[in-house]
Amino acid sequence: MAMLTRRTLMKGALVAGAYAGGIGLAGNLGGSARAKAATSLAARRTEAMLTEHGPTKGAMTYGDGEVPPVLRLRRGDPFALRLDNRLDEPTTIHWHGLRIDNRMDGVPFLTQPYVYGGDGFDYAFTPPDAGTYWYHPHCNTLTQMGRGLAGVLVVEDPSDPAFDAEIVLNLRDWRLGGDGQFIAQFRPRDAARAGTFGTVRTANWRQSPQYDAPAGGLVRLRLAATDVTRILALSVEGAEATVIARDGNPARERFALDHLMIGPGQRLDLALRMPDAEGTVAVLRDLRGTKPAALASFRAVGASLKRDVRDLPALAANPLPEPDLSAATQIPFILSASAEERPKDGICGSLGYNFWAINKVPWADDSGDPTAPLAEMKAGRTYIFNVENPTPQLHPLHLHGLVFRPMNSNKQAIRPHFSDTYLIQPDEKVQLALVADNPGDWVFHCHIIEHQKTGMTSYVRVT
Ligand SMILES: [Cu+2]
Repeated sequence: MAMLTRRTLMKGALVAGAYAGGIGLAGNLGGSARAKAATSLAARRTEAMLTEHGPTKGAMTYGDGEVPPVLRLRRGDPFALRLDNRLDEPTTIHWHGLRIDNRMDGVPFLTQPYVYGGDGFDYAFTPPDAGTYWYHPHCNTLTQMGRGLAGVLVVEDPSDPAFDAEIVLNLRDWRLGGDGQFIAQFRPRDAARAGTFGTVRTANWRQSPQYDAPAGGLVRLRLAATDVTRILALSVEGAEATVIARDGNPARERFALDHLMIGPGQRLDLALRMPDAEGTVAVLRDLRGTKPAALASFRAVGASLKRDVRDLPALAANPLPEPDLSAATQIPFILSASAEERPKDGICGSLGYNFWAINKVPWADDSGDPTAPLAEMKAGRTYIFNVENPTPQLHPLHLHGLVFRPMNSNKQAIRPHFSDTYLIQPDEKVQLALVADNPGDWVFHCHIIEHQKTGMTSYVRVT
């Protein structure tokens, strides 16, 4: 079990290029990630130190380091970055959760041509919202994400409250055999069920890493669930953990973390109040399934700062459009299994099966002739997605380019918040209310990548 100690961010040290929990930013993007001139970010093959068996060959990463860098942007500041594709296959970057121009959304065929090996693509946008987001490919996604291409993106707001430390955790699994090398990324019978699970679990590409943080201090813990399959039920043992933001956006009412489920694509910002006694360790655990896992731990160092989470000011609100429920148009989205014949091979990573569909239409977003949009919406108007999940699986449904407010579920109490990804349970019916304020073709898909790539993908059009 790898034990790491990373430099943590001390109060007031939230400056360009400074971060905790990521590796590599300083090398190629440190301090310049916010610069207006385009920096470049390579997508490339690498070897990864994931197990005690030595390097895992055939991994993929972004940037010059081992782990994809934590990109730090600032709300309202223009950001530009050139994707430099050094893979031997096409790729793109999707900026998960960011409400940006459709041409920057990174979906091949729909929003941009794909970027062949040896080519590049210039992404440029101004993030309108602060919070915790992430970036990943939307091409051959199961392989490319499964092998490492997923990084955390933080949009800072100058008025964010100061914490005593900040730790970013990129939570994901790997499909490795006993020798620490990649095995088949999926099994078809699992793709038709909950998805094929990884065998090695990591935070920032390390098994159960440990971080130091000031005793009695308040730590901003930014979690991103970047795995292709696994749904987590999170708790912290040994410290008080308060949910302050979900999927990038501040929680309207803070609450204690207790078995909170998040699916692939979702993020969670926690205020972690470290134990007072030096040397005491708090543990972030996933309690889902038969084998609870310690994802990461946090060791108190120094004399207690004696902070109180109740003194923590609120996060600045993002400028999100409030749905006008009195004038909303309702749109049904019904998830289902599909028995349609196998899809045409796409060059963006077809898995060769149709197992899933939305409104009975299976689409894998990897062929050059997309289906028609499942809904057309008028810019500025409010819509309610009436989503039904009669399947026996959970599905983290992600909508690109827009945010919605979940409400009126028949299965779970919903705390008011805005989100881009909703984890729908079996037999759940939920309403997702949104203002269609961003023109373009926006993909709406399950973020269990095997479900996405075997049909549970669609898109909506805003004009
Ligand atoms: Cu799914």
